[in-house]
Amino acid sequence: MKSLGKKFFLTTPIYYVNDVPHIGHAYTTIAADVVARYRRLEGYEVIFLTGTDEHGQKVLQAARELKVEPQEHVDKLHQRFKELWLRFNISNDDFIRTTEERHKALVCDILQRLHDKGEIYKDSYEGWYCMPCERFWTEKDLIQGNCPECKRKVDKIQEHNYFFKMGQYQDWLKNYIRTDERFIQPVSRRNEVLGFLDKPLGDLCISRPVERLPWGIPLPFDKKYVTYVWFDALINYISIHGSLNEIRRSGFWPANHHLLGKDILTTHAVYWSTMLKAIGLDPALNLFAHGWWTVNGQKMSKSIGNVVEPNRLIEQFGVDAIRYFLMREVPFGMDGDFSHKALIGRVNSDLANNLGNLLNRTINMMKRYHDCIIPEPTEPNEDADLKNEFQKGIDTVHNLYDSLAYNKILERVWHLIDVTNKYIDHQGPWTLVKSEDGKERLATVMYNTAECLRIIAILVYPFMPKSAETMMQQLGIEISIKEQGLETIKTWGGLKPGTRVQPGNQLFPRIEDKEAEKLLAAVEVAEKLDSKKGAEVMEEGTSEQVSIDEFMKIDLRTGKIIAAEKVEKSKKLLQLKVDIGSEVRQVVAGIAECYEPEQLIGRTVILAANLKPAKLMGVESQGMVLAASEGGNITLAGFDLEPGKGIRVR
Ligand code: ME8
Repeated sequence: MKSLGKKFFLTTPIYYVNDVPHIGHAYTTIAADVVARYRRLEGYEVIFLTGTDEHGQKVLQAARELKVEPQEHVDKLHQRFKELWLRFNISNDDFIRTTEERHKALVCDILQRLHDKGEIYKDSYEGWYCMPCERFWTEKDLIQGNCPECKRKVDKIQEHNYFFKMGQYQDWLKNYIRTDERFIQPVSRRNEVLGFLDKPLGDLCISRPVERLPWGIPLPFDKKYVTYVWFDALINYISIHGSLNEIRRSGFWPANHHLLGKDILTTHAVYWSTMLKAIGLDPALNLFAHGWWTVNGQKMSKSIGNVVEPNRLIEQFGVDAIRYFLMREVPFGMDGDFSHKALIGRVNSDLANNLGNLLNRTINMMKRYHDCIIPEPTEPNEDADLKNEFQKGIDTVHNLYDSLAYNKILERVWHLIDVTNKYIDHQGPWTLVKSEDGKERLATVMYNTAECLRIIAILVYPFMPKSAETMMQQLGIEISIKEQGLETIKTWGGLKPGTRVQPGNQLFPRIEDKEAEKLLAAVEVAEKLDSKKGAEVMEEGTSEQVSIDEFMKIDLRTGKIIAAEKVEKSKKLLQLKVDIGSEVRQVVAGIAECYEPEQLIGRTVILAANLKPAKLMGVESQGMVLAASEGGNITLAGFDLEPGKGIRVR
């Protein structure tokens, strides 16, 4: 594909390196990948940037707990994101880490310039500091004395710090948000930021004393301080270019889109735009804040144990099905709820029944009626309706890319799939083949059908690159989609007659009911085990605090195991009978890899007795036994002295 000399720059947030990458991170990154791929097909020179945010208190704390240097820690952790993006077929052109020299150098350069210009000053500061969020709050921000964001305890801190004169840009910013439609998208989110700006905008504290936080970029003009993690992180969007002059020269600024979740819209709209204004770089941003994914109606959280782990999902459903589902299920900008059932539904209806079936029947008919060779159309000027429908579709899709309306783009492409399926049904190749006149017509119908598929493959490619290439291979087209580009679908007839189709496997096999049941049961087990891991996370102190009343709601009781056996077809699960005095409970526990059933008989355990019953691999579990798990070793919780049965544990 020849570059048109046009440049396109788009970014994702740089993710906190400490987080385990989950479906939420994948969502933003896949969304960016779709646009990057489409714009490249259009002939743009694209820079698609993602990366990791590696400084700050949480990273330091985690490294200390592991007794390793923070740099060593982040060198290891950032790989999880890189590896996942490889698996998801993400075509990022660069990956920025905030601990890289190229990044640190630009952060220092900007800090020094702003300091020299008088945009940064030192002052004493007293405020309420939330350690996990690494943020200061004023008294009136607090909710019942706690952090308004994470609801945890805050500490009163007084110290000298450096401040960026952000407040002076308040009026400019408000005006800018109101007048530039592209600045904050979707437009409905503008009011959130304007609401934030109704209160006086203070200056931004951009330093942390080294004695409190030694893990960060030292201020170039005062080494007793490091840079506040957000001031550092936002500069990632330009640090790949090395210097401010280079950014101006590159033609890649301002970015065409900064994609992000709605959680960090305000930091971008307020901090980043005012920082750019102060630096003297064009602040014409295009921030697209997408919505939030929950799982079965709940917030994704390590302590609940419902984080949708993308690697596991890829093994179950394949990369392209997930990419498609995330982009199709929810309008970009709205919140969405993830469920495996909905994913299976989409695989079966949209991918297997519609797209997969169209490819399959076309290739089969080509084999049956034309010996696998795509025929020359005998009536190249016929079927104007079909061709117009495709032309309209291609134009609409193109326009929808500007507003990142992914779900509408896919709806439109699936409309074209529908149109092609109907064209085949209406023309009836199976009837045409029976007469000599019909055979004449058949060549045109089969050529057109294959050309429809070629166009569909190109339109599908940004969303499902692998599947689209498979479609091309089955159509016998050896030129990659990247090389074909969008130019080749602007006029009808890009497909070469005489090409030999290559019948292959089904593109998306249906997930039959039995298999779906098995998949859903496996998901349930995994979630159950994850929620146990969540309990471990709590011990690490990363979960929310609960009051004593909330804790007392959990009915923990002693119980004696009176029977134990393996759960059929499961490596991890044991089915136990636990006598808690008043009754005998059936409990399924994920301990089979560490305990033989026989060794458990007669053992006293602690049972969470008022958990909602749940089914694991088809077996009902009426409670949960407590255990500690570390690196795959599981030890049941027990007692020094043997208590009776059914005793409350507190
Ligand atoms: O905020 N639904 O990093 P982060 C949808 N390092 N998107 C989600 C999501 C969910 N449930 N969970 C996460 C940071 N995301 C900073 C950013 S940028 C200069 C610094 C996605 O690891 C979404 O894009 O917490 C969100 O904005 C981002 O991950 C937050 O990633």
